[in-house]
Amino acid sequence: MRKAIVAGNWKMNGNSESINELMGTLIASLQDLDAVEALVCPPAVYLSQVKSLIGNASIALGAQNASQFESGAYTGENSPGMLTDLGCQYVILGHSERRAIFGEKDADIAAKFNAAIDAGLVPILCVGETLEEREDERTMAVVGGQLKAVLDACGVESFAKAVIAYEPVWAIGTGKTATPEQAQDVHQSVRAIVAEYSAEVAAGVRILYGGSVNAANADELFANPDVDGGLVGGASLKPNDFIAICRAAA
Ligand code: G2H
Repeated sequence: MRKAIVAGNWKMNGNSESINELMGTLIASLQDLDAVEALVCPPAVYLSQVKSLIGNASIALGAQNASQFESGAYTGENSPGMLTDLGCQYVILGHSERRAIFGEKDADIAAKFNAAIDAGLVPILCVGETLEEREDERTMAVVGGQLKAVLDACGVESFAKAVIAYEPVWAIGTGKTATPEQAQDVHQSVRAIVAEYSAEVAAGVRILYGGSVNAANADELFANPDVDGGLVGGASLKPNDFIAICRAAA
């Protein structure tokens, strides 16, 4: 039995005041939701603030990125050890915005994945195809390639301590969501790829769907057998929507 996760990826949004307000509502409304692991991923500069707002509430904390290095002359970077020091349990890695805007390659993402595992963080590895790749019927070649790059470099056992997020690039922030069938098809294929390495790890790994998840579509997406929750961007900044999405995963 895989426990669902709903992760809010706030991206580069918010300020101290809006975060106080958002977290106040989430903490008050999610305290009875034991069936789902609710997770928020604020910008790195607000991690400490969010950690202290969470206190003893059962909301997990994650970062949106991490360095592959432990420490040293890497201006502007945050190491996985620093993130655990601030109370993070999770880190999003390989988000399509990191790949497309900041030029992260599979090898960089694999190095970050290894460093995160070594520091005790749970990586949320994002994979996904562009619209052009889908239209060329290369969805699984692309998604499988992104996944195997990390499986081969880090070993399947590390996926016993990781989460995978399928995020079709054409559905991110566009309001276009994959249909439940499209999501299930890819999630099932992703699990099958992990099973080529280890059936046991494949059965246990949680695969989240991301890409314009909202309060109206979460139910039907999460009803799929291989969809174990969501990675939510825009809707995670709207407390009532995020709460409804968390409840849909229960
Ligand atoms: C995909 C997702 C969160 P949104 O980037 O990772 O964002 O829900 O806004 O499409």
